[in-house]
Amino acid sequence: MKTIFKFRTRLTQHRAGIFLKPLMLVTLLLTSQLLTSQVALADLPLMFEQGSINQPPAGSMMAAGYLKIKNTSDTDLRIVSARSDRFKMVELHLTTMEGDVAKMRKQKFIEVKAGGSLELKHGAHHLMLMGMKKPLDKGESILVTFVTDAGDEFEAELLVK
Ligand SMILES: [Cu+2]
Repeated sequence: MKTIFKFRTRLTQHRAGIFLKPLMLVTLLLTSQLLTSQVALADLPLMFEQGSINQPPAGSMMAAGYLKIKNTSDTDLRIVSARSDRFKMVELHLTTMEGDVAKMRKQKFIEVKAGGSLELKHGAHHLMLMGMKKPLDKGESILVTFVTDAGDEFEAELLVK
């Protein structure tokens, strides 16, 4: 069976001095096993799928990151920041059209509605990864940590394309 894509989600919680760091490794297959994986992950409020980064052209230190974020909880969740060891800075951006001109702006947060999903994609919300510390290789996975307004952290894996 061919693996189409992989992702890893990590939830870090700080609760009353207890430091929990459960790590879940999930391989999604483009088959009926998809359903099984989702059931297994039902406890995690945020799930990530199809994470990707376009390899920046030579000389560029900046890249856009895309992925689908699912909120399986019954409350709206806000992601207020993101970071990656491979970049000096990661910003949450939104591209909008102003007349014929596409403009992107830094967002203070991105919200994923309870039970809903948000797709970060070209021409919409996306991650702006800036200050690349070393070149990205095609096929390499880059870890990005998302932080919610509650201070919870989630790790997503973005594949370099
Ligand atoms: Cu941008």
